[in-house]
Amino acid sequence: MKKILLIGKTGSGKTSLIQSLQDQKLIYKKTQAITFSGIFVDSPGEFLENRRLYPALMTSSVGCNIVALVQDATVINSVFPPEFSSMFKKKIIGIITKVDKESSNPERAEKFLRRAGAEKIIRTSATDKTGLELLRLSLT
Ligand SMILES: Nc1nc2c(ncn2[C@@H]2O[C@H](COP(=O)(O)OP(=O)(O)O)[C@@H](O)[C@H]2O)c(=O)[nH]1
Ligand SMILES: [Mg+2]
Repeated sequence: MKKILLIGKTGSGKTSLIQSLQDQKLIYKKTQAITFSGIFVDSPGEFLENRRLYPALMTSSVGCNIVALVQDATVINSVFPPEFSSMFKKKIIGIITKVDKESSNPERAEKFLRRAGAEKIIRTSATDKTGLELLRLSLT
């Protein structure tokens, strides 16, 4: 079975997305460490926000087939540097979260993800389940 590592800023919606994909109730809980949940590997935002912790992300990607870069559609900036994807020798997809929110701007989020090196990009909402079927298909 394919395994997927999710990487994104703290609060970008990684854990909620995993819960929604697994039809679990959305319960907020700060992710403090690498967490395994079915086919998903959830990572703390700090691993991305602090460049000195990039090696932890690379280690976490071992055994994963896909690395998903997660960008919140409501956030006006991005912590992904250009070509961030190149440190992984993996399939890289982009996931835009919170598209249900009025303040969301998926086009802006898509630009950040393309710049970071994501090829396929999917717009999602953990709240109303937008894009989750499409996302599941890209994980097979
Ligand atoms: N409106 C909306 N809020 C979301 C969505 N996904 C996550 N959130 C909220 O964003 C906050 C951070 O979510 P969380 O999944 O913990 O982010 P993580 O730090 O990346 O794991 C929580 O308050 C969630 O309820 C979404 O699709 N829509
Ligand atoms: Mg989390």
